[in-house]
Amino acid sequence: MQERIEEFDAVVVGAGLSGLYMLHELRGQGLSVRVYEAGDGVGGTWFWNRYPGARCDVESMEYSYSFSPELEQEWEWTEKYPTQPEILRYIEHVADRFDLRRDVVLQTRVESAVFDEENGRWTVATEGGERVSAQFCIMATGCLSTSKTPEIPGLETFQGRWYHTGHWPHEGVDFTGLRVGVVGTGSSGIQSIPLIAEQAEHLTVFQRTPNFAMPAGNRPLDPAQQADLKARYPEHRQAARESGFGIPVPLPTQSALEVDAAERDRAYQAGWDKGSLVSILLSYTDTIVDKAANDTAAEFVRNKIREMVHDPETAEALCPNDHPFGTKRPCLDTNYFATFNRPNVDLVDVRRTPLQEITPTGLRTSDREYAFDALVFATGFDAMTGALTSIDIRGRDGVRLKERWAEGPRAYLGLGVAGFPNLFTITGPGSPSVLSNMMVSIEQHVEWISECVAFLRERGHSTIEATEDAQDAWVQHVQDAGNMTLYPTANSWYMGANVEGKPRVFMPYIGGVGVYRQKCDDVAAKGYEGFALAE
Ligand code: NA7
Repeated sequence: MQERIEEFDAVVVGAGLSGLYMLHELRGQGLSVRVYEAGDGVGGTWFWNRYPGARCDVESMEYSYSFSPELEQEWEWTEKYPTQPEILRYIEHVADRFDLRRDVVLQTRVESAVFDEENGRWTVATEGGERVSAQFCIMATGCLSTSKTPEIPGLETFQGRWYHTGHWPHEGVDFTGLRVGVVGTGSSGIQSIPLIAEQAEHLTVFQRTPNFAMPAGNRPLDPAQQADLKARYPEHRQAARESGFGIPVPLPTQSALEVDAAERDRAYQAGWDKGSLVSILLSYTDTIVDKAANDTAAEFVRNKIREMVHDPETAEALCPNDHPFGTKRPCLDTNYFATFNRPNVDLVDVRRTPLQEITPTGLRTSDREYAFDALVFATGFDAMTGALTSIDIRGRDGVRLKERWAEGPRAYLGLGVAGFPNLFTITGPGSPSVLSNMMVSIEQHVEWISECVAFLRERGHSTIEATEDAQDAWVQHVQDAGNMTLYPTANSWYMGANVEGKPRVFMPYIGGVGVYRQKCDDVAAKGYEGFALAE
C-alpha cells in the first residue's frame, strides 16, 4: 500500500527573516504552506548567534522589513545598530503580528528534498521521519547558518567548556574568573572579544587573519531622527532597493588616485567617523577595483590601528596586510583594538605559530601550550552553500545538488537551479545576498518568488526550471563581474576559502542590488526568460 503523505502547495525550509516573509507572502495568495525550522524558536541567524556583543552591522532602520508600512512606522528601534536580542524581539513580533507561527514547525530539521518527476512535486523529509509533499520547495536556509569549528585535532579531549559563536547557549555564558581562548577574528570574534575580555580573568586571542574593522559609533537612536526617517521611509526604502549594497549612500565620482593624500585622508576620516560599513569603501570609485587606490584606504585603517594599540608589535600583528580593504567583509567594532591594551589580553598570531592541537587543558601551538577553562570558536560558517548542500536535495534523474555543485555553485540568478524544477533559493549563490543589506535582498527575492508562483498558478504551469544555457550565462556573468574587482584576490568565505576542500569560486553577485533587481524584473516581464515552463 502506498504511504499517504500530507500535501502542501509549498514547503519553506527555515523560519528566519526570509522564511517568515515567504510564508506571509504565499499564504497571502491562499497557498497552503508548511515551514520547517531546526531551532526551537523563529529568527534564524538571530536565533542562534547569541554571543556577547552580537549586533547587526547594518543600521536598524535599514535592517528591517519594508513590506508593511504600519509595521515600519510602529516599531521603535532603540539603537543605531541593533543588538541580537532586539532583532530577535522584532522577528518574534513580526511572527505574532502576522500570525505566522501556526504554519511553522519548530525543532525540525529537514533531511532531504526529493523531486518526483512523475507528479512534479517535492517530497520533503525531516530528521524525525516526517514526510510531506509540495509543489514548491523554497530554501530559506540562510547564507551564514552552517557553523564551522576548526579542523584542529583533539576537541573531544578538552575538559573545559567550549562554544561556537553561531550556536551560543540561550542562557548566556559567564566568563568571570576564567582563562578564555578565542579562535577567530572575523565579525563575531571582533564583536565578542571586547566583552569577553571585560569578564575573563585572562583572554588569549588566536588570530589567523587580521581584519579591517571600523568603529561602529553605536548610540541610542534619537527619537527625532527616527521620526524624520520614518516620515521619509518610502523614498528611503526605494533608494535602498536601487542602490549598490542595499544601503542608500551618495555614490563617489572621483578616483582615489585623482586627489592628494590630504584630501583622501579627510574623506577617509569622514567615513571613519560616520561608523558605517560602506562609507570608506564608497569614498572613491576605484577602491574595490584598483589595488593602488585600495592601498590608500587600507593604509588609512592600518594607521588607525597603530594609533589605537599601544604595543607596536601587537599593533603590527593586528594590521591586515594579506588582503585588500573590503575584499573580506569588513567589521564594525566597539573597542576592539583598544581591548589589546588591557593587561589581561594577549594576541597570538597563528600564522607564525600555528594551532596544532586541542589538549585536555587547552590549546597547543607550534611553540607552546596554553591552559584554558573555556574556548570560544568564532570561526565562521560554510557560507552561502553549506546549508543547502547539507540537505540531501535531489532533482531530475535523482541528481544531487551537492554533486551538481561539486565544482562550485551554479544557479540562475541565485534563485533557481537547472535540473531542480520548482526549487527556489532565497539569497542563493549568484545573487547579491551577502554583499548587501540582507533585508533588501531577502524582500526582493521573496517578492520575486511570490510573483512567480502566482504567475505559474494563474497560467496553469506545473513547473518552472532554469535552463542550462541561462544558468551558464549567469554564472559566467557573476564570475566576470567578480573578476573586475579585487574580491577574488582574498582568501575569504565569499570565495569558499575558509572551508577545506571547498572550490574557490566567488559566490555572490557584485553587480549591485539595483542592477540585479532590474535583471530579475526583466526576466519576469519577459515571461520568465531563461526558465522553462511546463504545462
Ligand atoms: P568569519 O568572518 O568567517 O570569521 C571567522 C574567523 O575565524 C576568521 O578570522 C578566520 O580566519 C578564523 N578561523 C577559521 N578557521 C580557523 C582556524 N582553523 N584557525 C584559526 N582561525 C580560524 O565568521 P564570523 O562569524 O566572524 O562572521 C561571519 C559574518 O557574519 C560576517 O562577515 C558578517 O557578515 C556577519 P581566516 O580569515 O579564515 O584566516
